[in-house]
Amino acid sequence: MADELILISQTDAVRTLTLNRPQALNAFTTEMHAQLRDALDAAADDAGVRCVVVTGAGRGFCAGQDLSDPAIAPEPEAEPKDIGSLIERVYRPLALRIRAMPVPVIAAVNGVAAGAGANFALGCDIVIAARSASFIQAFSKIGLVPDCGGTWLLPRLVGRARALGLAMTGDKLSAEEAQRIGLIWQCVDDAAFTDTVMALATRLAAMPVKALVATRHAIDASQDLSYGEALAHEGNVQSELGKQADYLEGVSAFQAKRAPRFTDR
Ligand code: T3D
Repeated sequence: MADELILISQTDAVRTLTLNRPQALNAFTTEMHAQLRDALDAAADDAGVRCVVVTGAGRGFCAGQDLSDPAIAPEPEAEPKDIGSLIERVYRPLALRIRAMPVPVIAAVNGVAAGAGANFALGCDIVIAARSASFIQAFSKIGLVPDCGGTWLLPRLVGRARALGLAMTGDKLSAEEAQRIGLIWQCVDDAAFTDTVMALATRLAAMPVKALVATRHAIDASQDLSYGEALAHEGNVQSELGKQADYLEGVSAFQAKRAPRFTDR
């Protein structure tokens, strides 16, 4: 049986996917990409999943591309390898897969997140990091630019000045500082990390997830729209959501002063 490079577990409606190459800080290999893609597809297709958590096994979250992979590692005397094709084959689809998930996705950053590992986390809907975790735009140190969405995400999350500072220096950013500058949602003490992640995931899973996902899409779409266009877009999305069972349930529950039970996905 192939190594389990992605561990999959489920608690109620929360599906947890754990990157599982702790000996290499969960750096991505081609096989790990394939297993992650299958696990994300399976979660997307399963009506019983209403929130996905991605995290890492061991002391790291993900150290980005596995630099010892013979498919991409440069060799002094050989023709340069086209690592752009690797980006096109695995990192772009991964980033787009996360953005297209039909449920909220939480990155639970348990340890260092470097290179594409950092940007994989930042592309998720909500990033929670343990206080001992850190974020490193490691690309500049090996002569590359931020990928896996980094060039798009960083300036939007923290502004051009900080994006360039982080990307050019490749300096390690603590989880605490990442929260302070708005790169991530929350930094929590290591002892409270797992419980905090599960509490949030459980809470999101009980919410109208169709509306949460529409919120992700509307906020992302607004980046390319004028204010007037964004207002119009909001109206169109509300039209759609207003026809869903969750809206009826939300308003009915409010009026009846009872807890709602959302079912759309
Ligand atoms: O082809 C392409 O590159 C295109 C794709 C680009 C996407 C990218 O992600 S580019 C960026 C790739 N990632 C990096 O450059 C990060 C490399 N890793 C590090 O800089 C450090 O490991 C960390 C700062 C993340 C953590 O440092 P530290 O001191 O806590 O741990 P360590 O001792 O460096 O690493 C522990 C082990 O993991 C070690 O193995 P060993 O010596 O115990 O057998 C180390 O080699 C291994 N490891 C860490 N990162 C990677 C890795 N092995 C392969 N690839 C890695 N990226």
